[in-house]
Amino acid sequence: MSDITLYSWPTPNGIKASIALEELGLSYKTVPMNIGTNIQKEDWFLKINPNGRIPAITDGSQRVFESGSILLYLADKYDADRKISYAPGTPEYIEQVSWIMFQTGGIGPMQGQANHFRLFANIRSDYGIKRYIDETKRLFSVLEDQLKESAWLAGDKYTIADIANYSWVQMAPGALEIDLAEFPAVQKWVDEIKKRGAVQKGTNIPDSGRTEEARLEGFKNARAKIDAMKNTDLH
Ligand SMILES: N[C@@H](CCC(=O)N[C@@H](CS)C(=O)NCC(=O)O)C(=O)O
Repeated sequence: MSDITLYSWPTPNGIKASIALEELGLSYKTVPMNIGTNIQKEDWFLKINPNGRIPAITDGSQRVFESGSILLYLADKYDADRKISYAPGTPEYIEQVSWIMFQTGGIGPMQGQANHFRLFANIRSDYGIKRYIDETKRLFSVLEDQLKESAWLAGDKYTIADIANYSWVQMAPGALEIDLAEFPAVQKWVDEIKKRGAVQKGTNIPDSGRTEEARLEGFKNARAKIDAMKNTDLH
């Protein structure tokens, strides 16, 4: 029996938690955390996630913060049937953890910086844009090499390792104009994951009130705003 509350917003880190909760068919309450309002920095929430970011969950008196930890916690506690994870102690478990760490330590921070410079900064830095988009693409090429050999990142089934990486990769075409045709095995894997009911549902939890079209339009406008600025890199 679970007593889970999810504190989240439909961002690439947020949807990792909601997709996993949906895949496991768990019941949970959701507290919408519109990060645009900075609610994630309020004192009450810092007691749940001292890092002041989403997602976080509580399960009874247990708090869990950091999206990678949430995936591992949910798998450990609620995936006895190993629907989306491998059992601790197996070689596949270690592989699964490695790909989760690859995402939380690599794709997340690098693609996050690419998003910052390409969409949200109040200066235009062509250096920052190129550096982080190039690094994001390099990391995608690491996924490509793995997915050319195997349909899923860890072992022979869809797991929380795929959920972690998918949640970021799926955003790259719309936000950064990264063409996944450059990474055909990644594209095929994204298309396959996107078909899953739990992924479609989890991607929109909580409901931000914005349609996919509005989100894409928002990215386009944000890029245009940066493009209209003068490059501020030092020479
Ligand atoms: N390492 C953290 C990163 C969490 C994170 O950066 N979340 C973003 C949304 S994707 C956030 O809360 N941003 C708001 C802020 O930085 O205040 C994780 O994997 O959970």
